[in-house]
Amino acid sequence: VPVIVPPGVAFLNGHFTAENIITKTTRSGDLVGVFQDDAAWRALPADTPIYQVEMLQSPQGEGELFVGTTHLNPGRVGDEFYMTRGHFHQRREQGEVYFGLRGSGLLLLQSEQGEARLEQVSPGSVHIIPGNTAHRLINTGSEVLSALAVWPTIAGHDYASLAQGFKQRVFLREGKIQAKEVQNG
Ligand code: PAN
Ligand code: ZN
Repeated sequence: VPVIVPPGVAFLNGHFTAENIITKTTRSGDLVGVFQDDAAWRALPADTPIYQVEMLQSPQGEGELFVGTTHLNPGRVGDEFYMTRGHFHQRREQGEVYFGLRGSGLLLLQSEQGEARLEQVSPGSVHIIPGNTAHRLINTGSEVLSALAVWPTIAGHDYASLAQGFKQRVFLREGKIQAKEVQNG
């Protein structure tokens, strides 16, 4: 049988070595209502890139998996670290695995009941996101945070259920990384 050379992921920068990569950039202007400091968010040019997701092409359907890497830039809106929008899966019971590749940050996880927890993301960290759990990456470092993700193609994304925001926000205050519980977003 022929031996196939599969796509690779470069451990140094998290980029895929494959053809037909699909990439999507999320810019500041796309993240309406995501950051706490609205004035600071408005002051940022709307085309400021915040994160980029690159995805391998894979078959889709029941039982199939997407593979994608998120590259989250370092930075802050006011004193709040850059983060992804975050979501539940539309198919709530579907889980996901994140794998840290470069940089340092946090994975914010939150149950349907609003219980939040944070996991440290670093090169080589493995994160099992169970079903029924919303998830968001936060870059608390000074370099790009890259994490590879694998999730069922049937999972889908539900952003609307988190319109009120997550229960935790992460800030740089007095030179320290501080997670704070928040009431409403
Ligand atoms: C990831 C996320 C990616 C971007 O691939 O989609 O990090 O975050 P948002 O989708 O919240 O903007 C994933 O969790 N897929 O299911
Ligand atoms: Zn997901």
